[in-house]
Amino acid sequence: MLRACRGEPVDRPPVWLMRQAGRYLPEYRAARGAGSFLDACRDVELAVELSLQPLRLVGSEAVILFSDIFVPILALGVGVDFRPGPVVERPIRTRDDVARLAAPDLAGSIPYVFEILRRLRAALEPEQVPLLGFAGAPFTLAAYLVEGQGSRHFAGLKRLLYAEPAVLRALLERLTDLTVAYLNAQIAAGAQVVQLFDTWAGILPRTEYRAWVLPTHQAIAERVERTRAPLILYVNDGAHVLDEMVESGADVLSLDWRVELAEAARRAGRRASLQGNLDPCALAAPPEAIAEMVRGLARAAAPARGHVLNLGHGCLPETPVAGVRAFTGAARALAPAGG
Ligand code: 1CP
Repeated sequence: MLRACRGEPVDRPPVWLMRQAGRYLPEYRAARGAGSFLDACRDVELAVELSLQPLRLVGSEAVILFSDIFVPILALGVGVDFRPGPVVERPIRTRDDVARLAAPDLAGSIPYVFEILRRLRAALEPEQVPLLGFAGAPFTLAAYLVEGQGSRHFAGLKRLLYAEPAVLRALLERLTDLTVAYLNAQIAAGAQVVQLFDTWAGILPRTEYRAWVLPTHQAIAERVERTRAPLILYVNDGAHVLDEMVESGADVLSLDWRVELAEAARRAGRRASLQGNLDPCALAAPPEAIAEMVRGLARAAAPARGHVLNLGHGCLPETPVAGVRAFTGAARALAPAGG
């Protein structure tokens, strides 16, 4: 995994899945019980167990911290609830709202995240399984903070962008600083790779993406300790901003299924490795069809600097566990590169 991220030679692409820990697994539902999602994120032993489940249950080759992109937002003093997606108590829409955000004390307000990472790293070290940390990207966090919750068009966010750009600028600056501090703290606690999720950046036209999103990615790529932990950048629905993703400086570009890996490999060249990009819904296919799709992805990405097999977005609650197993099984059965 680490070699693939850095573009060093590997036998075959490693495999893991976004949202691999979670609602499609009966074992997750059993372990979670009736407690709230945030309580599960704060419960160190439970979060460690939930993070490790996909390793044994579905054959993933990397572990991602069980948490949510909204956990560091708590350190800004913002009230957040999950129903099941994040809902913000008091949306951030004015200059005063931004000014009122607390100066984050990550170790003091969300110490459990770093304790979970330290325990995971200790558990995974003997087996040499890589540990991923993650953060939501500033634009995606801003999308929920302004809107108050998920949305189809994020019209409130876009209104701010076009009508009151200084407010959004100030908010993105605060969130960029938070994200850099948060990812570096995760690396210090044992994360060996970090992934930045920009789930909603693809809603912008290319010109606005260049103006509003690319600078946040570049600042993060510059200030995160990438020599200690390579940075993966995920943008959903970002086929129109692939060149901007390459310009971000991230080590790995995580692509959704709308992008052709062969084309992405040409555009990224030696500047970045690729991650992805099976449509999560394709995991409903019969195992042999999944295996054929995995071989197709590996072939298409073979000219890339490096390739990490993954989905184009996270597992869905209705994703069949058998499909996930077929996916990891087919990846593990790939012939060595050049063989
Ligand atoms: O009720 C439950 O069990 C809670 C469901 C759940 C889970 C399992 C949420 C609420 N978050 C998570 C875990 C989670 N979320 C992880 C952990 C580990 C893993 O990947 O296995 C990660 C990396 C995330 C990231 C996340 N949360 C993103 C970015 C990636 C993506 O999938 O687009 C986003 C946008 C969120 C917000 C969020 N949190 C939870 C939900 C249901 C949502 C989506 C809401 C929406 O679509 O608006």
